[in-house]
Amino acid sequence: MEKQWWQNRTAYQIYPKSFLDTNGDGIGDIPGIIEKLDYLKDLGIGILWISPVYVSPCADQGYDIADYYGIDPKFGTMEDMDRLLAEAKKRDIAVLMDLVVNHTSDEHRWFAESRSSKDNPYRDYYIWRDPKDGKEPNNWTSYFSGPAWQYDEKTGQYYLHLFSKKQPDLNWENETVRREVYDMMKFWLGIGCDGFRMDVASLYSKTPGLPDGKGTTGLIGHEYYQNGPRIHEFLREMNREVLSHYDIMTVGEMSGVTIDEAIKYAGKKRRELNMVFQFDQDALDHDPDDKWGRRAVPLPELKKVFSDWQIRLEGKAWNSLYWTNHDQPRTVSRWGNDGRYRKESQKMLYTMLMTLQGTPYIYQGEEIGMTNSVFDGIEDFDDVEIHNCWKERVVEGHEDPEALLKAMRFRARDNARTPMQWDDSENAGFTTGKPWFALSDRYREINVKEALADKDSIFYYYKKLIEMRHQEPLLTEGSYELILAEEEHIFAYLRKTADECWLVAANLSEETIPAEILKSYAKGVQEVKIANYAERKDLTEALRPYEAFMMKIQ
Ligand code: TEU
Ligand code: CA
Repeated sequence: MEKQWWQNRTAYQIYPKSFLDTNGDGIGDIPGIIEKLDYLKDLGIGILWISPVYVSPCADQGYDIADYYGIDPKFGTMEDMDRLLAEAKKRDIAVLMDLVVNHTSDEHRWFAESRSSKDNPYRDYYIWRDPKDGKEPNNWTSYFSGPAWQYDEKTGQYYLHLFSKKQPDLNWENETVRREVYDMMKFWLGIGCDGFRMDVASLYSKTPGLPDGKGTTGLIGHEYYQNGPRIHEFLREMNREVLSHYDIMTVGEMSGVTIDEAIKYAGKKRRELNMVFQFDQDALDHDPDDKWGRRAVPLPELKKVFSDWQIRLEGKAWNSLYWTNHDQPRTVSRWGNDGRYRKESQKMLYTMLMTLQGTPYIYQGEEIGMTNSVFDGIEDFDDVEIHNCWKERVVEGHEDPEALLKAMRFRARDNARTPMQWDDSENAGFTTGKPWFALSDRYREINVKEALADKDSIFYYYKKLIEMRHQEPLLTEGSYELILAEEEHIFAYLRKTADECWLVAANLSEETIPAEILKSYAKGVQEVKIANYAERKDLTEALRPYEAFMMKIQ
């Protein structure tokens, strides 16, 4: 595969509202991002993905856009955006905008027109249907609880919303809508952005006729819009009309994507997107019958997911690698140990992630090992997903509130959305005002200032991993081979080129595991490339709790 500029870079996701506030209104802003570009450059970041900063009522934190061409005043101005793009360019950092075009806000001008009358020219920009037997047109449910349909008095029809009722779905069958989207993309590329992270890009195409979904619980109807009938046609059209004319990158967030589908979306010769975000590893710790429920994950299952994606995309498409984002709990609280072994396990998890083939994405705060937060009662959460579900299951459904709260505390997207912890001063240096959302009470212990002052910090460890990805072609090009597939504590694999072989081993447990099990794969150890315990020199000593290392072997 011809080398692409985005293959050995490391990406960093910024959730602007919680990154850094520079004007004391308690809300992170674009000038705050500019202020920290040197910090990100120092870490080695080559790509920034900025979660939405467009004009938005923020019913779903900016993923409900009311004007694609404007910056919301709470985040700054278009001049700030221009300055961000220019300053990032100076530092050779590419900037990806978040492209949210499965739906708009209900406060978008198009929707105001659309709902105003049945014969308005914008009517067909959205998906309107007559009631069926006085009820919703079909049985589809929303990602955020309840029916995926909202009745609109004015014209006596329902509109489709796969997310909140303030996020009506655009009608991608309508060519004019697609044209509007492509024009808007050209605008952003024209002012210098380097690509897009595409929100729920697998959901644009709905099966005509919108048939009733098969299930009776959970997300009903998804088989009729995840990877829908015209999705590849739409993405190829987008590529032909827009993407192919620029040297940019795209990563599609693909709810419900399989490996086979990913090879279509991101296949080398397919002319669609460059890579996708898949959800297989996230799905593992979910209780299959309850999206909030948690199940313990046997390590062989996790290894299989990563390995299948590594092996099956090899030579065909490119992986994106991530542990978390603004929709997931914090990595160390979920897959590691956020108490006694916080630093060790955070380093271990990223040793593993960043030595796989693909482009790694670090979510803000992961480089200092931020943890899940404490949410006592329902009122401490912000997320529309939480509050809708609470209303449905506790207020109306009379479910046990304590049980649901317990599950939500772990799983809530809000865990990732607490303000960034810069130092140990009041509000962690995030704002001089009143923060829009409560900070984690651990910020005096876990913050950037502390990390920069400690040469053994997670920050410097990541910096080294990122540097290695720049210097060692083996990490981007080498093949991948899983070893010890059934072992229950250690995730180990080989990365190989024609003349070198490297061994990566990560202990995902608190147990001490004899290194003997690795010895048959290595005649000798030539060089330890990186290790989260300084003592590691060869394969003699047992693997300590959450130990990870990468070594060149014979
Ligand atoms: O997420 C879509 C998505 O499929 C999920 O990660 C979703 O948030 C999760 O299943 C809910 O439990 C994207 C954005 O990343 C998310 O923040 C938005 O809320 C959503 O689309 C709608 O735009
Ligand atoms: Ca601000």
